[in-house]
Amino acid sequence: MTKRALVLVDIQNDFLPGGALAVKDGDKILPAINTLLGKPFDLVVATKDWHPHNHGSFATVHHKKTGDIVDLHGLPQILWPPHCIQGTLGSEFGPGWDKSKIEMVFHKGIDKDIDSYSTFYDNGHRRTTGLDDCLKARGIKNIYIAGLTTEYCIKYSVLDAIELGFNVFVVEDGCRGVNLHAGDDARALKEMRKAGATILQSSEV
Ligand code: VGL
Ligand code: ZN
Repeated sequence: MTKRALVLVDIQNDFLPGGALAVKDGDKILPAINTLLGKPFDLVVATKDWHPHNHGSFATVHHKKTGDIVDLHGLPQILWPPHCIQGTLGSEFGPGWDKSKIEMVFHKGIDKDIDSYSTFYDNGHRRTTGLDDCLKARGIKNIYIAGLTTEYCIKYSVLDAIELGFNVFVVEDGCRGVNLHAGDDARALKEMRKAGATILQSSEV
């Protein structure tokens, strides 16, 4: 049987309702997440957005507004409210889902000078998080991915995973977008499908 992993992305308090970078209906993914966690996987991993307090993606650091774009050491960077600061309550996994099957947690966005939407590499593809090696060492070929947010961490993780040679399944009801611009989430799903990802529902996994 083809080995499969479940990758749960950034289900953290700051991305959930009431959080610093709350995703509308972010908590509506939780039934799908729990459905997925009730299915058999060879490996379950999770990621955390894990920023230092002065991270270069924070609008406050640049005295600018959320959604503004700056040049961060040579890369265009969308600015966000401070979120997922290492060790704060906002950076913890949110309530309402079962963490007991998570074998490993990968942290990203730890370097203040570069952001990391993908769970595989930073945005400049300079440094790996170690997830690729971990999945390959375990013989994983198929990746099922869900979490927050559709058009940033999910999308860039999916595009990297396809490039790294995995078969990628995006669990649509387990994802939500921030939609800085209306329709960003739908466009991201289209882009992922075009790149070769399969979009499906948690009930179909
Ligand atoms: C994310 C914006 C900023 C994400 C992380 O997890 O999609 N989005 N940092
Ligand atoms: Zn972030």
